[in-house]
Amino acid sequence: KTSMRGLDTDIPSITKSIVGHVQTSLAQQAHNLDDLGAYQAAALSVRDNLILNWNETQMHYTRKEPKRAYYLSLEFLMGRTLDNALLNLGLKPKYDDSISQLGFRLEDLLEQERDAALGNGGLGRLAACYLDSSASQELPVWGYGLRYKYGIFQQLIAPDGSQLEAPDPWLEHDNPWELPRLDVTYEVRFYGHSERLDNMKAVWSGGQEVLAMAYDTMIPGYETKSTNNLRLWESKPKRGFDLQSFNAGDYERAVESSNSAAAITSVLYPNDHTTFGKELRLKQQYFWTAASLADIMRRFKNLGKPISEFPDYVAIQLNDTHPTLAIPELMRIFVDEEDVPWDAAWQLVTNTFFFTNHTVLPEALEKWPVPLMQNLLPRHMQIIFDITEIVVSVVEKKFPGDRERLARMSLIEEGYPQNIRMANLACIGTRKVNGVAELHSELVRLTIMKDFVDLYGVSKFSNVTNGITPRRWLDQCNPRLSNLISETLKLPKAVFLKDLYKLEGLLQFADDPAFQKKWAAVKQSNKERLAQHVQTTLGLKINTHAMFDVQIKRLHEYKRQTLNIMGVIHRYLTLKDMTPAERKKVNPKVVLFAGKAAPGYYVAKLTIRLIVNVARIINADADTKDYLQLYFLPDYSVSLAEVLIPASDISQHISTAGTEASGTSNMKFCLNGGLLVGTVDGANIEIAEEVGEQNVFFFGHLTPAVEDLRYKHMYHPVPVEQKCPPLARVLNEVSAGRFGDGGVYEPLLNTIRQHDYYLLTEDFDSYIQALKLVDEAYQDRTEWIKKSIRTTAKMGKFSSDRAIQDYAQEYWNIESTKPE
Ligand code: 26Q
Repeated sequence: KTSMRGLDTDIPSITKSIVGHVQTSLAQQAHNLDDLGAYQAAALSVRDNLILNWNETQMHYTRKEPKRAYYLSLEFLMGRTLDNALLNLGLKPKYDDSISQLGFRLEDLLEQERDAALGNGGLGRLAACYLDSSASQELPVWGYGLRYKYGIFQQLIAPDGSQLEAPDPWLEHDNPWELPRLDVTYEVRFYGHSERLDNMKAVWSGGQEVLAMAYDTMIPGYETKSTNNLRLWESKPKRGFDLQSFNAGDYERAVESSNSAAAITSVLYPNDHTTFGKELRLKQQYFWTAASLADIMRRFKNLGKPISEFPDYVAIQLNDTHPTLAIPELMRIFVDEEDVPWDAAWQLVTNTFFFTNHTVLPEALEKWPVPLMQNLLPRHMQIIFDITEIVVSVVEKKFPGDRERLARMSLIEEGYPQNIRMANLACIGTRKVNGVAELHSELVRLTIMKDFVDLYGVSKFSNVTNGITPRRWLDQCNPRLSNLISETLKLPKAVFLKDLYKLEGLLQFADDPAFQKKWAAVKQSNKERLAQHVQTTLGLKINTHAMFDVQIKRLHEYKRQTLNIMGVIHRYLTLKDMTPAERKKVNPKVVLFAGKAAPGYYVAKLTIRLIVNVARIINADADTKDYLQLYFLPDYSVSLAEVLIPASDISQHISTAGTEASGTSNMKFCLNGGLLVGTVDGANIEIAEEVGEQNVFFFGHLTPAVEDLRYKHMYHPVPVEQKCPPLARVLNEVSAGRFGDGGVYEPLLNTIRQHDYYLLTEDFDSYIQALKLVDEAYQDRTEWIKKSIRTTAKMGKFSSDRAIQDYAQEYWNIESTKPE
């Protein structure tokens, strides 16, 4: 019953612990406790277990001195923690019993927790999955990020259908999952001036200093004591920062400077792709990289090893270009503070860092104006210029006189003002560069990094296909399916949750009618769970006997939610054209959208407005509402995804070929037995390779055609009416006001009528054709269920455990290690 170092985990002890937290930590009475209080007490009780495991793991790392990896990400989209912690600790059944005995339902308590939504979308959620996999595989990996006071905004839908944004005060109720570390603080400097000394050194002084304080979040591994750390920094004014103003009686000024320090970590930027040139964003990036590197350096120095061994103990993964300032910052530390000669320092730096690219869209490549950098970080600007010299000399040596090549590869883009190309800096300052799916990595080599491939050779540029954690995205979000798989394979869940390739065992049951029936029943119950959720949160009634067709992701033109909504309108018009008898043969379908648009992204916001208003008309049409329903679910989040994904029959991943680096929700849907309709893009391709093309619905032009088509559109435009009459009809119906004031949508419609950069007119026909094939396939329900089973069975590759193994072995050179 009692373990040496652990807590007692029998039910009476758990109950005692929960009640103890109610009385002491919360200072409440057990008899008039509400769900929120009960959640908080249960969370604190679970946290006690995590803290002990965390301490033991960290002590072990300190003693054993393994090489460690650090994942630097400005975004960690964690979602809720309690359920995940209970599952990873293996304590869910016991807490369930204990909480029932206390007169509550665990399910209700889980719903009390707010999402930790410190991310925009795929990139942030990927970081969260990678932390789960690292801890589960007992790898010494820490995450470093920012503790934003406000996460991604809350999305509301206005009466006219447009998106409104409200702040996300996720820390409103105490956050039991973080531990403030009052003693772990660093000073971070901004502005001031940098004076060069000899030996490439400099002294940076003056300006302002703010304080970074650590908050630690425990990351439990699955079925292991190993518990890693996610360290998030909060900005604070330095003690005594305001003494002068206070003494002078200038309180306003004192408060102002205090506020400006706190502002750095106040809010997550809600833009994915674009919005550069904002000083506060650059401040966030430097504040975070400086604090993280200072912390990493302190830990390394505690080892007492010579500085030349830094890369033998430290690997740092840069999640996109957002942490690229870590490269000049580590140079500054080595050269200015540790007296390492410049060339030796550059060797150490380039052996420490690794860079993951997440986009090839040219407009999304990060750039910063030189004057802004010069003012905010004068020493780093010098270092960036000095690194530019390195580039110039190696390029000049290999390609003498090739001025154009040099201009393309330089860290500085000429112009007024000049800009710093962060992707170029990230490339030359790192050991390896990777893309996030095979096609994407190939495009990285062929487009944005082409010149660097010529310079360094191709081996620096490789691929790590993204993955998702099967703990959250199968067991936690779909326990019924997880149980069915376990009983069918006669394997404990832990076996396939730790080795997802074990799902292949399901193939031999795909033709078994009894199993098919159970499989279909799970999907049905998940559809009902979603319908229930939508009923209670939005008051809407969804037809659970319909096919559920889902597109949930950030709103972006390249993701083509517009293609989907135009397809829905087309379906609606087709239904209206039918006689009642003809309609009766149509399989009912529910189309679900969810996703946020960047607050300043006008066309994306207009797309939401169109979806909402089309939904109003369609859902109210007595002729068609039994055959087609359309919903836009507001405020998409990790928690909403956990309910939506298991309920989907088919999901849409329909980006213009070559634009979606990977996608990760595609993997989540397929793992949960949903089929996929999509373009030949990102990880869709590898999913099809695994599950077989007969089990996915592909459509649209391929990547190599895209460039030519765009060229044609530019120089030989053909009106939509000619190119794609069915789409033209849809556009005209919207224009004519069939879904409310048509004029409102003109700017959106014009993106299609005019340049059509994302090629809707080129792909519309084959899209409609693919949806027709989906309908036909769904008619043969047994065949459909077989496809669904076979899809889940072949998802082994997409576990984030595989991806993290790849990083650990091929990049970081770290090994599993655990206490005892
Ligand atoms: C950069 C500078 C200034 C402001 C904002 C940003 C910014 C913020 C977030 C730029 C990009 C992002 C997020 C990008 C993202 O989520 N990319 C997605 O990454 C996933 C994980 O690799 C892929 O699956 C998706 O294909 C990719 O779109």
